[in-house]
Amino acid sequence: MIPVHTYAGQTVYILGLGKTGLAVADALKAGGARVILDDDNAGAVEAAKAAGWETANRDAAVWDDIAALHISPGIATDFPKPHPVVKAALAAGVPLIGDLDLYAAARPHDTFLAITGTNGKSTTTALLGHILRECGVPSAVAGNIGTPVLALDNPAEPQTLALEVSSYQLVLNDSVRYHHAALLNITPDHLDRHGGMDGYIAAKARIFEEQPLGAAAVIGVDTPPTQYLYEALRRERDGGVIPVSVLQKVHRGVYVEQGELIDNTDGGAGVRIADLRQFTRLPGVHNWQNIAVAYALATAGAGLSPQEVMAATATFPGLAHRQEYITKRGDVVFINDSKATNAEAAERALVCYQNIYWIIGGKAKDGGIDSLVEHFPRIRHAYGIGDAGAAFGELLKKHGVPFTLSGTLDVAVEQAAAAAAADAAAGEKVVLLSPACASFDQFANFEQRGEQFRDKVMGL
Ligand code: UMA
Repeated sequence: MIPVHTYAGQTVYILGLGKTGLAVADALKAGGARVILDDDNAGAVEAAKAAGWETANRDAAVWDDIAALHISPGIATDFPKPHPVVKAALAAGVPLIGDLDLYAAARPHDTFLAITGTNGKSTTTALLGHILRECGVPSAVAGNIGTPVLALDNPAEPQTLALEVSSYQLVLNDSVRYHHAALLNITPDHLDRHGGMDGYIAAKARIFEEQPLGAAAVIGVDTPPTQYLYEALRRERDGGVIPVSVLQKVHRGVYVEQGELIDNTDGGAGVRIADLRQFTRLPGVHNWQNIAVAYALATAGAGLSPQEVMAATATFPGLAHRQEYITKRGDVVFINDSKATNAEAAERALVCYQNIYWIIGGKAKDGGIDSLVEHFPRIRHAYGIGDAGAAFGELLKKHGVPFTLSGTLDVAVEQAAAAAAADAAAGEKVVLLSPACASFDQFANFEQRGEQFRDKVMGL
C-alpha cells in the first residue's frame, strides 16, 4: 500500500467502498488523514463499520470539516445525473479527487505509461507490464485492469507504471499528467455516463492533455474519432505523435501489413520488426493492434529496443478469460473467452479460428448474435447454455449449423470435447467458450464462468 500524506491532519470523505475506495481509505489513513466512509449500499457501510472505519452521515453540516471528497470511478459526477453527495460537496466548495490524483502526488518521480481505448486496453496494459518486467524495468501494472494504484507496493526507488485508465478515471483525475500515453480506439460505450458520444470522445482525449515535453502520444487511427484526434494532435505538436494501424500504412508510425509489424517512426521506408502470427497467445487482428500499441509505448516511451520488446512479447502468456489458451489434447485446442459478453467481442474470437465447437449463451444482450451470421461457416457444432441458449439455437439451425441445447456449461464442455475429439476432419479443432452473453443467469460474473470452463476442461 502507498501512504498518501497530502491530507495529513485533515478529513477526507470517501464515497464508494469497492476496491478503489477501500485502497484510498487505507492510503490516506496511513498518511495521517482522518477518513469517513460512505456508500449507497448499506451492506458496504455496515462492513466498513465492522472493520473499524468511521462512517459518514449525509447531513449538510458534515462538509464544514471536509478537505476533499474522494469518489470511485463508478460514481457519476455529471451524467446521467450527479450523485447527490457529489452535488452537496461541490455546493459546499469541497473539491473532488480520484485515486490517480493521490498516487501522482504521493510518488511524483514515477513514470506513467497510460493506456485507454474502448477495446483492448486490459490486454495492452498487461502486455506492456510484462514487457517492462521482462526487460528489467522497475515497474508495476495497475488501474482499471483491476488493481487500484494505491494498493500497489511502495518501493523506495521510482518506478514505471503500465496503467490502464478508463474514461471515468480520465474525467475524474484531473491533476494527473500522463508521461507517455496511448489511445487504442473509440467506439460507442458508457455513453450514459458521458452525456453522449462527444462527451465520451472528450473524456478519452484527456489522456493526451498537458503531457510533458518529449511525451509519446500513441494513437490507433483505425476508428474515425481517433483518426480525427490524431490529425488534431499532429498539427499541435512538434513530434512524439505516433499513429498505429492494422488496416493501412501510416506515416511516421507503427503498422501491421499482412501480419508483419512495421516501424517507420523515423520517417524511413519502414523496418520489419516481427511476424505477429507467431504470437499464438495473442491471436487475431485486434491483438495485433494491442501488440503494436504496446510496442510503440515500450520503444518510444520506455526507451526499450525493438528486439527486447519482441523477445518479451513472445513469452506473454495472455490474459485470463480473453481468448485464453487452456490446453491442447490431440488436435483439439480449448480456448476460454468468457470475457466475450456481447456479439462484437465474440466476433473477435470467431474470426481467429476454423473448425469451432462453440459454447454460446447466457443472458443475451440487445441484438443477440444476429451480427455473427457471416462467421457461421466456421462453426462445426454449437452448444447452447443459459437463458439465451435455445433462441440462439433456432438462429444457428436456420443457417445450417448443427446445434445441441446443453443447458449448463459443464454438459456443454463434455459434449463439445467429445465431438471435437471424434471429428476426423483434417487440422486443428477448437472448443471455444465465447458466449456473446452476460453470465448473470448462471454465474456471479464472467470470471467465475471462465474458471468453471478451465476447471472442467482440465478435469476431463
Ligand atoms: N457506488 C455507490 N454509488 C454509486 C456507484 C457505486 O455507492 O452511484 C459504490 C458501490 O456500491 C460499490 C462501490 O461504489 O461499493 C464500487 O465502486 P466502483 O464501481 O468504482 O468499483 P471499484 O471496485 O472501485 O472498481 C473500480 C473500477 N470500476 C468501475 O470503473 C465501474 C474497476 O473497473 C477497476 O478495476 C477498479 O476500480 C480498480 O481501478 C472495472 C470496470 O468495469 C473493471 N471498469 C469500466 C470498464 O472497464 O468498462 C470503466
